[in-house]
Amino acid sequence: MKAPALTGMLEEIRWGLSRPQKQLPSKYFYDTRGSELFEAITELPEYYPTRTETSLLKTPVAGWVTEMAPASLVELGAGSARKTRILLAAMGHGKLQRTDQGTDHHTDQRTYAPVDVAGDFLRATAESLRVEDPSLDVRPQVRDITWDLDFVDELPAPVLFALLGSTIGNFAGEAAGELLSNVRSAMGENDLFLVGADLRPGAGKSIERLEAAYNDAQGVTADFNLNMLRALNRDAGTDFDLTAFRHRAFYDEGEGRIEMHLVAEADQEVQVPGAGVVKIGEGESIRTELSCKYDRSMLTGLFEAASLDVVKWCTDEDGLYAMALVSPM
Ligand code: AVJ
Repeated sequence: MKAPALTGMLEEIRWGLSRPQKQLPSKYFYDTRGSELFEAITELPEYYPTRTETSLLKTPVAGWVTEMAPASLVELGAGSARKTRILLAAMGHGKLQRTDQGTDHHTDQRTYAPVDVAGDFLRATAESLRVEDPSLDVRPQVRDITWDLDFVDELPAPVLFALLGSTIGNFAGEAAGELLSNVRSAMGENDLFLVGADLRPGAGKSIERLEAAYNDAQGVTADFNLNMLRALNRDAGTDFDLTAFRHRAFYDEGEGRIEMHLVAEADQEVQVPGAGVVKIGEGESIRTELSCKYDRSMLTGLFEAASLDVVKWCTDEDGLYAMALVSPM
């Protein structure tokens, strides 16, 4: 984390730890080590979202993208950009086809603007993409995706926005609508927005399977969860005892969301710069993540409220995961 952000970070921590249900923002998972742990999560046998989304991206989403032939891709919360390569390849093909047909596309120049809060990780990803494809114009943007997306004005149009990996699930309550509206206001008339979302349990998806994705046998998710305390100790100057908390994750059926917590195994006293000592009782927990799950009508409603129309929709055959392509109304 950069120095100017420290005040904001401490304010968020103080506020979160003063709530009746203590909480910390999920974005603090993603320091370099946390980003690496998340990559490891995506490869776990229990964690189906990444695998399912990758398969949907290959078919049918790549076809949608080829049809659209975007000049730029803005990926919100890019991480390692592994799945991005599928989209970039589909963009390239679109361009060539159009040129062959004699339309006024004279270039297959593509621009890729990954946006992420994890700066070092983002820059490393950008660098490896540049090496892989020197013709790709890579413009990494280190920022919070809920803030300004003004840089989009500078990008060649049409622009494809992408919010993959069910990142939208981390935006609970009104925050999801605010995020979608924020993207909507950065969109031009001919731009499109691709959103991947993890679905609620249903006929082909049990609650057990959903919960197992957040309670893997190898304990990688537990390490990922605990790593947030390590990141805060280093970047915010707190002194959480990492050995005194254990990972807990469960599905709340009423709310339709996974909650992740760190449960104190004994009474804890934590120093929070500017807020003195914060007490956490034995058995008390800090909530570190909400991962909201959706169904089609909920998502359609969220999009409509942000003046976005669903133009394409698909799910895998078990109904684990969905992808929606939306356009400005
Ligand atoms: C990146 C927010 C979509 O909620 O599934 C994975 C993060 N947390 N395992 C998710 C996560 C625990 C992930 N998102």
